[in-house]
Amino acid sequence: MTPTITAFAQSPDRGRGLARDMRVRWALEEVGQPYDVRLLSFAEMKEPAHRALNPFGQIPSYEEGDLTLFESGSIILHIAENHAGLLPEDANARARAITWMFAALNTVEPPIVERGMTKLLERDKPWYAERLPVLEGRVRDRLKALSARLGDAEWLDAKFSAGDLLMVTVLRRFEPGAGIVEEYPNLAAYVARGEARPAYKRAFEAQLAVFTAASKRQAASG
Ligand code: GTB
Repeated sequence: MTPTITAFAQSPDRGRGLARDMRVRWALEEVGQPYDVRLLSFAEMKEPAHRALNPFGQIPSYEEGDLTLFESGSIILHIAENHAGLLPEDANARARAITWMFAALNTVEPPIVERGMTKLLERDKPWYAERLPVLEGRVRDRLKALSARLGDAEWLDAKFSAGDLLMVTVLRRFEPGAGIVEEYPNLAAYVARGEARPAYKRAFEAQLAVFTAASKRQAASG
């Protein structure tokens, strides 16, 4: 059965692949599973019909037969558990890959998102100039530790896994020119390796095509 995911009809990331449908698209491309996409406006995301799929009124959601999921991490775990290619067969290696999925979402992503939200929403606040370096310090603590663990390895645990897929998408959350990941050359190279994967490129092009088409429609309508 072809799953359906939801995504922004017009993503605020302007097609840079930063919204969380990108990671789900990438996972589906890695395992070779075709998928449909239902595009939603911000208003549609908050309507009861979508909240029945995602109680928080957010994207992405995932529908497959009578199964409905939300939370990108859970969706990717489901995909990885039901297709070969994103989790190792060996039980211990599989548990370690799942650990990296949690590390990406629970340990590395929160400080990166908090910094991003502060830059977006608190720039005009009196505390901004003092708060930003504190948040950037927390981000660097995580990236330094991740960089030390990755060392000169290609992926976090021997073979590319759903843990790497999530970690790469998390490390891509910085705005253009932030330069923080680049302070850790092995992490920058790790992100580039992820972005070079054919499945990543297909997912990126698919989400970019949505944004480009929406922008053209908007320009044509005036
Ligand atoms: N924990 C959830 C998950 O992993 O699925 C978080 C889902 C989430 O944050 N969804 C966001 C959303 O629906 C889109 S991805 N937001 C609308 C709302 O809450 O009303 C987050 C996102 C948004 C925008 C950018 N950007 O512009 O660069 C990047 C990432």
